[in-house]
Order: sequence, then C-alpha cells, then structure tokens
Amino acid sequence: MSTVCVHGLGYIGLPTAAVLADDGHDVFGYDTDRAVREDVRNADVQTDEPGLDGLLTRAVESGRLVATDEVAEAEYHLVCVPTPFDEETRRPRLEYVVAAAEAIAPVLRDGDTVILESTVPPGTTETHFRHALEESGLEAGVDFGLAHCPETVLPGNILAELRGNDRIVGGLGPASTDAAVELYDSFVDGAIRTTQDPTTAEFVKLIQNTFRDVNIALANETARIAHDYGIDAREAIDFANGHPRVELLSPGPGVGGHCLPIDPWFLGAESDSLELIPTAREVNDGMSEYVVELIRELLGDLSGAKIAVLGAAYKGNVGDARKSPGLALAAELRRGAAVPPPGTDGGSPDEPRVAVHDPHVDDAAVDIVDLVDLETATTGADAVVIATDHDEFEGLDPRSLRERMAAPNVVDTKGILRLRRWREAGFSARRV
Ligand code: SAJ
Repeated sequence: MSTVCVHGLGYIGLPTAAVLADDGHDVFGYDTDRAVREDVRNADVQTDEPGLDGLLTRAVESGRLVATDEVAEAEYHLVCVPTPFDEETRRPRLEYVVAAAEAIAPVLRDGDTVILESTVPPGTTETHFRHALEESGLEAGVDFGLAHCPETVLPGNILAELRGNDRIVGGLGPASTDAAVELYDSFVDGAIRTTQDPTTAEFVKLIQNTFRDVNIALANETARIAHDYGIDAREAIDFANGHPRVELLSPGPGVGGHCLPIDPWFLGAESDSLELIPTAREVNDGMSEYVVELIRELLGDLSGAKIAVLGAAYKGNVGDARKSPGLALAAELRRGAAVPPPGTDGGSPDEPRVAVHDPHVDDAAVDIVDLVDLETATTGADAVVIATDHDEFEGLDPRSLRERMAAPNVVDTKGILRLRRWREAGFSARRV
C-alpha cells in the first residue's frame, strides 16, 4: 500500500481518493477550495453519484482519506483538476493543471510518481506539466515517474467504472509506466494497457469522446432526415442496428456535459487536419434550433406562448447541468421565439415564458433561468418538451398534465415517452 496525494476533489478526484482509501492506501486529498476540503473532512458532499456517500464516509472515518490544507509529500501524486474550455477561442485553459504541477514541485522527492488524469490536449503531460514539475530540480522519467492515465468513468456509474473499466497508462519511459501501473493495479479490475508515451494516452482519451460526439451527430442528422421523409428515426435506427456491423447512437436535443462537446476541440488544439469533427460539433449544437422548429410545427407562432422544458441536467439521472442541451434550448427559446415582443398582449417583454424544471439539478447551479417545480412549469404551458431522460419523466401522466396546461402539445427529444398514450390523452406530439 502506498501514500497518495490526490489533487482536485471533484467528480473524478473524490471518488478515486475514496476508492484508493477504501483499498488501504493512505490518501491525502488536496483541493484549492477550502469549502470542498471542509465538506470532505465532514464526509458531507452534495452528490447523487450512486454509492459515493457511503464510500466517502467509510474512507474518512477509517482515517485513510484526509483532506489536507497543503499539498502533502506522497509516493504518488494523482492530478484530477479541471481543464476549462475557453468558449471564444475554443482553446483549453491549462492553468489548473500547471498550478497543480507547480504545487507538487516543492514536495516532490526522488522516486515519487506523478500521474495526470485530467483531460488535456495531446502533448500537455510532456510539456507544460513536465516543465512545471521539473522546477523541483528533479528530472522526469529519471528521478521521478511521470505518466498520463486518462479517466474514463461515466457520471452516474463512476464507482463501478473506476474499478471495471480498462485503463491506458502512458509513462515517460518504462520506470514511470511500471510505477503508475502498480497503483492502478491495486484497484482496477479491467485491463491496464501501457504505452511509453503520455501523448498517445492523451490522444486515446480524446478520440474516444470524439468518436461518441461524431456518432451522435450522425444520429442527430439521421433524425432530421427521417423527419423530412415523415418516418420515425428511432424505429429506423433500431432496425438498422440489427445489422452486425452497424451501431448508430441515439438522437437527442444536443450533446452536453463537460466532455463530449469539448474534447473534440482539445483533440484539434495543435492540428490543422480537422474537417469532419467541427462539422459534427455544429450539427450537435444546432439541435436546439431544430427542437424549436419542432415546437413551431405544433404551435405555429411562439410569441406569448409558454414552453415547459423538462430537464436541465446534461443527461438522465444526474444533477450536472454543464453545457446542458435543455438549458441551451431554454436560451434558444428565450432569444426571441417565446418572449413576446414589447407592447403585445403576451405579457411584459421580459416576462419569462420558458419554465424549466429538473428534479436532480440544484437551482443555484443554473444561471440563465430559475428552476421551478413541475406544477409551476407546466401550469398554463402551451407545450412540454422533454430535454433529459430522467426516470421521473418517463412516468409522467399526460392526463393530469393536460388538465393544467393551456394547450396539449409535447416534444420528446429523448424518445422516452409512450407517445401513443399521450396522443390518446389528446396531445399533439413530436419526437426527435
Ligand atoms: N448522448 C446522446 N446520444 C447518445 C448518447 C449520449 O445524445 O446516444 C448525449 C447525452 O444525452 C449527453 C451527452 O451525449 O448530453 C454525453 O453523454 P455520454 O453519456 O455519452 O457521456 P459523458 O459526457 O457523461 O461521459 C463521457 C464518457 N465517454 C465515453 O463514453 C467515450 C465517459 O466514459 C468519460 O469518462 C467522460 O465522457 C469524460 O469524463 O470524458
């Protein structure tokens, strides 16, 4: 068992720290945010990640996971800090990754190993990250181990995937790779594949998420084409996927979260060879406009209409609203479609006509609208739009919704409603 300092106690760092502690490692958790350190100390973290609460309590109570106010000396430093994305330049911001390396340098000792898990553009581990660490006076790959091992867990299933997923470890030479593998071997049940090259490991992670983004774009474009032919895209995709070499993904209201909409740009950060990938991004980002078109098909003119958007989380059964398609749709509607022009009978120009409800998302995490309860969102609404596949929405009762809505219209962007039931209840319906 080893001493490990985990840097960044967010949605990857915290569960990883808890799993390592649970497996008997002595884990220091460091986060620059004091409130986060306090929450971890009290084992009181707001999370809807299945199993994390209990695991964290066990890890903290056993004394094996300790939140520290300063970066601790440790045999392993595992860096799981965010890499924000600059929307304007479409470039990654590496300041947290570099700051973590700068904070490690003063406590770095001969024989320690530093592993970067944060998603970064190819080359980052061997350049920005390595240079900041070498301010210690020690040489990477010689005096200390350096590796990149991208995280691959799916929010909502993090604990199972932390142990179960295969991992790729890219070390700067065999000694770095072996040291990193030893740590992952202690808690990963999946295969651990290695390369003596951190850049390949960085690249692998980015093409995995890009693969998904591009293929969702194909599904989204398929849905739009199917609509032009008057056929049901989801039914067609289901039939198509019966072929042994075809596996289309599911269309929806767009692609959200902090990974798929961003990693394609990270992949191309230092390359001029992108053609298909930015187009796929445009297709996915264009889905909110398409959903507004579907609402228009049902309602005609949207001025003065009230639209209830159900789902602010970027995907089903999670509380994370980062780059949420539901919120992008709300913004698209707000940009003019549903806000009555000044001086009309539809209400005051700034009266919000888009109501968003999400049972999983904390209102404080959303700035473009105030989240409201289901009844407030749907009362007087002219259309309900399902924007996230939360379990709670699958079971919605169309009859009781109809009683409080101004007009019975529904758009299901996630394909979770039994639309026959809704039509029988008097609804006009569309689905992506
Ligand atoms: N989506 C679709 N259609 C689909 C599948 C997803 O529209 O068929 C949408 C979702 O609704 C959501 C978005 O795509 O808005 C992303 O969801 P996701 O479930 O595909 O992925 P994430 O962002 O939750 O997690 C991804 C995962 N990457 C891959 O599966 C290759 C996860 O394993 C990574 O660890 C994570 O990114 C990450 O941190 O990079």
